[in-house]
Amino acid sequence: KMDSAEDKFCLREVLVSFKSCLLNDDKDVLVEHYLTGWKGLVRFMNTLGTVFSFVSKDAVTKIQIMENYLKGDNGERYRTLRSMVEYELSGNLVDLTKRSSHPDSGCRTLLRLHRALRWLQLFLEKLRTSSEDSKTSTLCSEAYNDSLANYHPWLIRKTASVAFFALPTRNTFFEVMNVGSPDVVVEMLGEALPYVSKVYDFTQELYVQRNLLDLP
Ligand code: 1Q0
Repeated sequence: KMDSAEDKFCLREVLVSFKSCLLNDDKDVLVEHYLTGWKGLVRFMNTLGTVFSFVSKDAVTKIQIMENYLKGDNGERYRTLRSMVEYELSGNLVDLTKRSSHPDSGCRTLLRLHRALRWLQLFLEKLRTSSEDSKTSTLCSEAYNDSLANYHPWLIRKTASVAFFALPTRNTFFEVMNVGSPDVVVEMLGEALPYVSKVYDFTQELYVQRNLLDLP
């Protein structure tokens, strides 16, 4: 019963990355583990089919940008979100009003992932509390409209809403998560989602404090 859950991809491990990226009593976030979580989510998304590859492509690009900073000469400054924000702002490395000399700053790149994390949080919470006959396309588009859609132009919103109809059923979703029976999935989500929320809330607070929520 437990055999395949070990080597095959499991959503629990992905969500655990979001637990392990919390530092200092939830007052900072380790970038490396944050990106590990995202890479797991992308892997999951790729199992949903090619319709979603336009979504995962952009996420992959942004993960790559962040990994390059981590691997670069100033990698140590990018170890945590707090130190990244401090470093980039004090060095004038962030385009604040218009993309120009620093179009791919860590701060603006991470903001895109942060907004997407809000979608994920809402979607998984809806899945967790949904009834068996709920339509995933509805849950997904509600979550999207309450989060990411507010930052996307019409064409992307349109494309996304079409793609949502290609989503598998709630039961298939739960199977792909590879966690166990629906009951176990619901329980796992209940345990893991608070960590996603903590990561989201910390980042949000940090970006509010430094007035970074509207970076171009
Ligand atoms: C599972 C279904 C996935 C549905 C994802 C909803 C979002 C769809 C729309 C996204 C379109 C992205 C195209 C590119 C957008 C960029 O313009 C935008 C802004 O960046 P920039 O550089 O132009 O300023 N980029 C973003 O907004 C970042 C978007 C990243 C999308 C990441 C989507 C979230 C992935 C989640 C993993 C799915 C795992 C599901 C787990 C559920 C388990 C059952």
